[in-house]
Amino acid sequence: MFCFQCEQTAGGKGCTTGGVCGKKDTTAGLQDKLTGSLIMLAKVSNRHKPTENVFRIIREGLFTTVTNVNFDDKVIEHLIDEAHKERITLFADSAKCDDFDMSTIWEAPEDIRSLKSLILFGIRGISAYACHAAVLGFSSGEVDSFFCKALEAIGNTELGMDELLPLVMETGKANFTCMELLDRAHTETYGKPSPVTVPLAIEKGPFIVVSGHDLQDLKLLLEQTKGKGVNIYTHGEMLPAHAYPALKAYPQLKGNFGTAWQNQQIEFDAIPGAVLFTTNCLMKPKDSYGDRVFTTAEVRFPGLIHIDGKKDFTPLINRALEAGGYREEKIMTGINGGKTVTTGYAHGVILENAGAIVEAVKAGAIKHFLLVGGCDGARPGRNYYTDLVKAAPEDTVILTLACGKYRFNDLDIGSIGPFPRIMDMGQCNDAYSAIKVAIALADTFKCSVNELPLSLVLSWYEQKAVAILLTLLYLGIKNIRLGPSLPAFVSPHVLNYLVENFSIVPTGSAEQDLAKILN
Ligand code: SF4
Ligand code: SF3
Repeated sequence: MFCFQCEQTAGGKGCTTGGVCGKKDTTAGLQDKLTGSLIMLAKVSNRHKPTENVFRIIREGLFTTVTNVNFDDKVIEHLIDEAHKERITLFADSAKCDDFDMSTIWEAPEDIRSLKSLILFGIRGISAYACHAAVLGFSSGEVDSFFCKALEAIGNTELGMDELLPLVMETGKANFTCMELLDRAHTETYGKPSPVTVPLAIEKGPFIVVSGHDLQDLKLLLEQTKGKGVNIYTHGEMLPAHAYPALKAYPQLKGNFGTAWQNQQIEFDAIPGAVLFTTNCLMKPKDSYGDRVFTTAEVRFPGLIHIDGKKDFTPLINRALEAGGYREEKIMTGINGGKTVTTGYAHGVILENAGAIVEAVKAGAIKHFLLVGGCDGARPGRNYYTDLVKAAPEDTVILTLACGKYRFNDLDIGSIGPFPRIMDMGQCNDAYSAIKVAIALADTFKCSVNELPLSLVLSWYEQKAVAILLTLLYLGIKNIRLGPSLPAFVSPHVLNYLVENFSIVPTGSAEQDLAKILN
């Protein structure tokens, strides 16, 4: 096997004998086969009118290969079958063609491998957002067609740097379109998010913890737990659900449990409740709690109960009832000892208050905005983000999003006027909110986003972060600090290009970086 798509890849180079994430070499091989079959399906569909089913298979196939999503070989084999059948339905003669062999890419010259990886991992990230939008009835022909275009290009051995570089930027553009689509899907379905304080304590009685990004799965579960005496807690990237009117209306949606994904094996170990994973990041469940973890949609792990189709969550609800919950309220805290966290500072709220923010900047009360966001992860070095937020002076505002925020979102670092100094804009896909706010502020101050007193300090782990990074580059945003380490799939030559054109820098020490940023 060869896989180097995530930040924890073995030795910072690539996993070759089983994944650090727990992915077996057979699974990695099948994921490559699946990608090869999607490349051929895309190639055929670019020449014969693609059906909605082609787009669905491509979206789901790509999402399946995202880190910490699917560890189940049988399911991947089934997807490969589906891709073959659909290809032959589109064009019967293609039955004679073999799927694309992904080792062609892993063994290609390093710059080609690097650019194709950026495109492939980027579309894998985008596909997750496209799947979440699709379950709410929102899709984009532009995004779906881009998947086909990008997949064909990945399989084209004739393309060089000159053809691939523009496609890397186009991947960023497609992700921007897709994040906008998902933002619209969420807001039109569940209402406009508004700021909310979320408790971390667990009330007495049976409960279910819902992890991942898919708000629709949470909504279905809230509907099915009405009057059942089972409370619901968000986990990881599900926290921003509390900010949506149509979700927070359910009285059994009580609070948030735990921190970011990499702590799940410790946090789920002894809880008397059940857990539902709606997307990444799922880790191999320990025996002590494996019988209490359920999956849905693209997430799979052999041995775990998977709920799909009509999404009847009865087995999950019954398991929670059986587990019984705590007898008394259980006081929980975040990493820094805080008892609550806040969320819901999406673009709608911030832009409604743009006037007050602009005044605060003009009066010197706010001197700098730091966007500290992205994925959390297991490898050391991520305390950087906590240290940076703690050391940021009192006239800075911290905007944040995605699961990396659990490093500091329970800190009380005060407010500036009506604004708390830490504002959680939502999930990773809500990077769209951050971009909208940055563009609006630049408009108001009649300058470019790069001239704003705004610095981006990002953390990456999986492929959605790759897609978001490409969006920021596509928008011409410079001086991004990226950590905790640079992606293994960025070759020295490609890195040079990013440094020269976008002044992208790796994170260093929190203290020194902060000094440079504030200068
Ligand atoms: Fe390794 Fe990450 Fe690939 Fe898993 S997803 S096999 S940890 S590079
Ligand atoms: Fe976290 Fe997996 Fe990326 Fe949506 S849950 S951000 S790592």
